Amino acid sequence: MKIKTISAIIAIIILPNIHTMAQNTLADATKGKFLFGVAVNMQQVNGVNPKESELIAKEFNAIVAENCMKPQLIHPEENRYEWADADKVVAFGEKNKQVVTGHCLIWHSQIAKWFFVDDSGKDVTPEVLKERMRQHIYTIVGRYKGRIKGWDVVNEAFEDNGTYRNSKFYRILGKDFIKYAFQFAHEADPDAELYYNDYNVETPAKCEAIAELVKELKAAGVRIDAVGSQAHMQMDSPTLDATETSFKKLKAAGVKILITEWDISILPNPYSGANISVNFKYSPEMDPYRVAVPDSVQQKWNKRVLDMFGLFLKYSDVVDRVTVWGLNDAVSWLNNFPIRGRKDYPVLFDRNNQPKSVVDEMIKMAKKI
Ligand code: 9MR
Repeated sequence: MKIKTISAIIAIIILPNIHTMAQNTLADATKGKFLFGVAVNMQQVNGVNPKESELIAKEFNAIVAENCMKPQLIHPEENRYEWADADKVVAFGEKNKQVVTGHCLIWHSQIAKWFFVDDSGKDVTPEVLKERMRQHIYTIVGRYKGRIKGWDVVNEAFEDNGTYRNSKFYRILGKDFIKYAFQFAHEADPDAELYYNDYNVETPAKCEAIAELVKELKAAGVRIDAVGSQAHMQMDSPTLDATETSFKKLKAAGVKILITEWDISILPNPYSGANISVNFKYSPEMDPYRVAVPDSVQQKWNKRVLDMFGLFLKYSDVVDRVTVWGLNDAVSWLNNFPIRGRKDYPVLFDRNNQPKSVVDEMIKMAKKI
């Protein structure tokens, strides 16, 4: 047989398979169920490691900026906004035909001090703070009007016991700061979806408080589309049951659910939550997988991923998006939280940007349902 004929035959056999392989992504497998997204950092958006940028474009149909849209970075001084990075993230998502989420407008953490004080350093009045919130939200949401599908309007306003976090926003404006934030965001872009986002949403008292907030906002005629459950998980917590109970509760409150910052730490942990001011001292016992993860531990992690992913699929009538907090293990914030300098393995791609074996199982699972 001529070489040309042989290559033609090879092409006929191989090309369709390459095509199928290209379709075989989590984003494809979950289409029609929920969006499958990832948090991106600026190196990835700037193409510093092209492999990572390509992977993000290929595997995910939604993105969120891991950091650059936070109040402190985007609005460091009253009359100064820093748009360069946020603009690039939005353009990157558009180029890749991805849904872009804005994270986050009002957060007690990662916000510059000027927001709460006057020239003499004293706390501002409720009126001034409310007006600053309005300016902040109008300016940011207004800039990306029509280009961002939805905003994490308020982030982490509750403690795990369900009480309001004693933040500056709360101290100066009371719980109404949340209502104002949603109202301003809606005025700035009436078509944008609006979310309340928090960690440990599976904790019953916290979930109850969030469901109550949703009901209050709805009763007051304020738009809220979804609750974002950050879903920073560990090997044993939250349980599948607690997670399902939280889904039921939020569904009953009449909102969609977003899994906004999913990761599962494989390391022993002295703390469960995502309060970034918490940190513990390093010790080798708390960092047991520097060389490799033993197979039994990896299997346990895989099962945990599949159990949770199965639950997301089961609730895909209300779960609108699942976003992983970081592309690969190397860039995950968990290598430095709540203990600095550890080696964690919490997300779906490894340090060589290879999908973990569980990804294939997730794809199969999503396609079956
Ligand atoms: O992953 C983010 C990390 O790079 C930042 O240093 C940190 C502080 O801004 O925030 C991390 O992302 C947090 C997210 O914005 C809100 N929920 C908890 C996340 C993990 O701390």
